[in-house]
Amino acid sequence: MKKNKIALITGITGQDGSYLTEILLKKNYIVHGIIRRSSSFNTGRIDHLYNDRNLLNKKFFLHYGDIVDTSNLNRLLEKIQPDEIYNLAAQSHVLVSFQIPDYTAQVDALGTLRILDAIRETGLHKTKFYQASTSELYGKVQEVPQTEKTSFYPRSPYGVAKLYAYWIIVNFREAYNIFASNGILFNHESPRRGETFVTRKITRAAAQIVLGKQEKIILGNLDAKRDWGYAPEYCEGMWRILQHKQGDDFVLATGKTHTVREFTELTFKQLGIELEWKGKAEKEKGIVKSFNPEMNNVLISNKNLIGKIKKGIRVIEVSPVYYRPTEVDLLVGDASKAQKLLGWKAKTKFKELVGIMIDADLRKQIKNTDN
Ligand code: NAP
Ligand code: F7E
Repeated sequence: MKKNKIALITGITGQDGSYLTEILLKKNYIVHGIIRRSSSFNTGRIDHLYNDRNLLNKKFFLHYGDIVDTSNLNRLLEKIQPDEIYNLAAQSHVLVSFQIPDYTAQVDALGTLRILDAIRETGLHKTKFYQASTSELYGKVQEVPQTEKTSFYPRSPYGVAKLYAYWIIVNFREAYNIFASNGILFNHESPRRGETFVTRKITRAAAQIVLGKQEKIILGNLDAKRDWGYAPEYCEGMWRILQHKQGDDFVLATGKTHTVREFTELTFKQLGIELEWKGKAEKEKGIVKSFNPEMNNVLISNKNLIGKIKKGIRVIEVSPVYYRPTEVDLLVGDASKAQKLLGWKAKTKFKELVGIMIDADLRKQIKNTDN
C-alpha cells in the first residue's frame, strides 16, 4: 500500500495555512501544523478541522512551536520527518513591519534559515521545502509586469526580510542540493483574510455600514495598485510548486491590477451603493450617491436588518495613519512560467473575488445580529 505523504505547515492558523491544510488533507496527506501559544484562541480558521474527530490526531496534528525557537524546530522535524514543509509563518503585515522591524526580520528572514538548517541538522535530505515569498520583493518595480527575472527593490522591513528568505532558499538549493522553492505570490484574498489587510478591512466595514453597525471606514492610500487573486487557488499553486521535478522559483498572479479605490467602489456597488469622491488627498471622502438594496441577494432576504443609508452620507475617509513611509505603488505579475510548467492559472476574476468576500462578510454580520 502507498504510504501517505507527510506535510508540515508553519503558519497553519493563517489565511493560507488553513486553505492549504484542507487541500492537502483532500489529497490524502497527513498534515502537521505548528501553532503559537496565545493568551486567547488563535485557531478560528482551522477549528472545523480540529473539531473533526476523524481527522484530529489521525490525519491532522498540531504542535506548539515558534519559528524563532531553533531547538523546537529541530525536535519537531526529527519527530515528524516530513516529506514536504510549507513555511507560511510570518509577521505578514507590511505597515506593522515598520514598527517592529527587528522582530519581523527574526521571523520572516531568520525563521526561514532556522528551518533550512534544521533540515540539514536532522539529515532530511529528501524533504521538499516551500517558502512563502512575495510580490513585496519587487517593491519599487523595475519592470511591468513582474516575472521571476525582474530585479527586486523591496520597500519595507517586511520586504527586506523576505528578500533574505528568498536568497537563503536559492543558496541552500545550490549549496546543499536541497529541494527548496520560492513561490513569489502576489496578493491573494478571501473571506479568511486578516481583518487589517485592506480588502478584508473594506468588505467587513462595508457590510457593517449597510447593516447600520458602523458609520464609515478610514483608509490610507486609495491609489495603490495591486494584483489581487483568490487565496485557495494560490494554495493549490503552492502544492504544485513542490510537485515540480526540481526546486525552482515561480510567480503566482492574475496579471490584472486594480486600485484600492476600485476595490472600494466595487464592494459598495455590490451592496447597491454608488459612491462619489469629493476632495483630495487626506481631505478626500467617499459619499453615497445612490442606494438600491435590491442589487444584493443577501440584502433582499434580510431587508429588516438594513441600516439608514441615504444619499449624501460620508462612508469613506482618508487618514495618513495608514500611509506607509515608503509605498509600493504598483504590482502586477506575469505567471506564464507557472502556467507552462505547473499548469497553474488564476481563475477567479476581480469582480467575483469582491463578491465572494462581501457576501461572506454580510452573512457573518447578519449571523452576529441573530445571536
Ligand atoms: P497570515 O494570515 O498573517 O498568517 C501568518 C501565520 O504565521 C499565522 O498562522 C501566524 O500565527 C503565523 N506566525 C506568525 N509569527 C509566527 C512565529 N514567530 N512562529 C510561528 N508562526 C508564526 O498570512 P497569510 O496571508 O496566510 O500568508 C501566508 C504567508 O504568505 C506569509 O508568510 C506571508 O508573508 C506570505 N504571503 C502572503 C501573501 C498574501 O497575499 N496573503 C502574498 C505573498 C506572500 P498566529 O495565527 O498565531 O498569528
Ligand atoms: O495593503 C493600501 C496600502 O495591507 C495593500 C500582505 O499579505 O500582500 C499583503 O501586503 C495596499 C497598500 O497588503 C489601507 O498602502 C490603503 O498599498 O492589504 P495590504 P500589502 O501591503 O500589499 C503582500 C503580497 C504580502 O506579502 C503581505 O504579507 O492598500 N491601503 N488603505 C491600506 N492598507 C491597509 N492595510 N489598510 C488600509 O487602511
